[in-house]
Amino acid sequence: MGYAVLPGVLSPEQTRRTREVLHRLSEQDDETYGSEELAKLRERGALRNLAAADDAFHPLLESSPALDVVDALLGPKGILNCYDALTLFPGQGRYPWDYHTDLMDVTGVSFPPSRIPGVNVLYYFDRVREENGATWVVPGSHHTLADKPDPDVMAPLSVPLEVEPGDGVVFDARIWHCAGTNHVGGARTLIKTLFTAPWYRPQMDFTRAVPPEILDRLAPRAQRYLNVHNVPPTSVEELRWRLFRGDAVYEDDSAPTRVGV
Ligand SMILES: O=C(O)CCC(=O)C(=O)O
Repeated sequence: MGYAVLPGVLSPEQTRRTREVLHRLSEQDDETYGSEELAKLRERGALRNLAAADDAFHPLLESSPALDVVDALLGPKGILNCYDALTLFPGQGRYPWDYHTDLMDVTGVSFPPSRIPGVNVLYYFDRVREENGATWVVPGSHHTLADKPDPDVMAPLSVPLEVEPGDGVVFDARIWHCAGTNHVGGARTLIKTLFTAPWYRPQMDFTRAVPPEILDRLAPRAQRYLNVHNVPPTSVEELRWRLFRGDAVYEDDSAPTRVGV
């Protein structure tokens, strides 16, 4: 199948609070950048780098039960690729032209079954049905090596993920999927946390895109997802230390940091 629904992975209180913050930030984004300008860039309702945006988003990198699934699939060195919120406003949608995988750079590449390059976790804040823009997934398609499948072939093979507020969905990031179209009155918002193996380039350099005062107070697990152990060495001393110690940097906090070795 390549995907699973995680019912009630967020508590009702966490769902309510997170949704409130998302709506506030979305309004602020419209005010700051202008909703029409954002729409032109196809960025309206897309909030990026949520780890830096509000503390309400930290539990999804620190303690969400979905993280155990991520770590079980990716191992102890998985990193975050993106942490975004995506909204479909009424009348908006990408179905069926936008079938994609979340790892397009390795689409068509064969991996041994034991090596999963990425895992996506989506969190939903609305009751989602086909009519208001369910995410469509093609079960089993993470195994295909097709790199440009025809959306008209994908669409009839796919199923809509119908979920409740607070539910999550976890899927192999190679699965072909597509946002639906929102035909009803209210916006539909989800959070996307995409995790990958440490060799896949993240969407942003989180070690610089998240301010140090936030990075410092996050749990070690969140710091690891934000890539703090995975930045290439910036001095010969650090390189030598790492060559000598191998991956001990993951296990030993006394490792020299990127700056000021
Ligand atoms: O908005 C959706 O339903 C799907 C989101 C999506 O395409 C993605 O997470 O890559």
